[in-house]
Amino acid sequence: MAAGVLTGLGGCGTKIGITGMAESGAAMSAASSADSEENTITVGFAQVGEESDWRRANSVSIKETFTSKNGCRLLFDDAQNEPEKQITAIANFVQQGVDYIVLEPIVETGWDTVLSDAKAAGIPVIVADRMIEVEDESLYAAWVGSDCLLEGRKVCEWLHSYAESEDIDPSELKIVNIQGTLGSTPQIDRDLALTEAAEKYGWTLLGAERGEFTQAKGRETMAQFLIDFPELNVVYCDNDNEAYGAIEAIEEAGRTCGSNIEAGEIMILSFDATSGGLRYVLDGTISCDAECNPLHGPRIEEIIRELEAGREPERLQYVAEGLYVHDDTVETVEVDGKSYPAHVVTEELIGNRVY
Ligand code: GZL
Repeated sequence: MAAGVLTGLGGCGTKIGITGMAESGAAMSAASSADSEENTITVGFAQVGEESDWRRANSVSIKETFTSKNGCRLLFDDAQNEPEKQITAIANFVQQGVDYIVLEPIVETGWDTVLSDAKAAGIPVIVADRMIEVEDESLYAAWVGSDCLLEGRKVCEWLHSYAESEDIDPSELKIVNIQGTLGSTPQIDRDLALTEAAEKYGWTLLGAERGEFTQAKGRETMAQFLIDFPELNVVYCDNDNEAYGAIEAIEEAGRTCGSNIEAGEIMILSFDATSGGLRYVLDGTISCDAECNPLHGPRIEEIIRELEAGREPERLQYVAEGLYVHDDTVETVEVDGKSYPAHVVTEELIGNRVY
């Protein structure tokens, strides 16, 4: 068999040209133009929407990976944060007979029927970013994404250590939670970390309300929290865009964001560590930001490469991520016996970020 030319899986019988080069994001090189159509792999990608900076960076990664130059035809569907639209998108991909379906699910449930149709059509499904709950685990070949529970535990351990260092009694921490899309893996897992830690350390959880991972909803929810709970002093935002909205609302109310709770500042904790979020960490507006890496394009391509080669990809592939902080009060956090560094944000660090 010519090096790198493999017969596609999934009953489509499509040959694709894979260079076999190992670098991530490596080209699925198109064969000569004469047979490029034959050597093209069609990927149906069901995206969540455009709710956040993270999502936009994630979509760029996908579109930069699955290009015609790389021997790929990408059918990209944006469900605008509506699960029903994602289900319809997948049903359409099945009807079109794509070679692979990649799903970044808005919420964890509701996928059994449509993914069973994909299985019956012999189309492999790859899940990325968030997780799905299905009866039949064979409905997807592999999953790649973040450990959002670990992300949450890192942030909560940082808060616990910070409070200890500053002699802040745990009962003085009055926390509100601006939640991401309800029923999504990051909302479920990041918020589980918070409720676990609050229970363990004796923090006061004043309330949890939707922020939908957007700046607008984050701002609206924060404004209401400030009315309902004037005593609040910590805001746990499920992503950076919610944090941007919360910061706006806090400053509009004449309050100040920062780590100095004792002086009446309101501490902001966040997730994603986008360059925008890290800029707020640099100036101390956000105290701690856990990275959630969106650059899944090359990772998904690698899974397809494995499947095309007839190999079984690792089923659950977690992405390594960092923790970013404004100052070095807390240098490391420990979760489940493992130690993670807290990186103090600098201009240079931000300059080296890809998203
Ligand atoms: C997390 C991802 C979340 C991000 C948000 O894996 O699904 O969705 O944290 C995004 O910014 O909207």
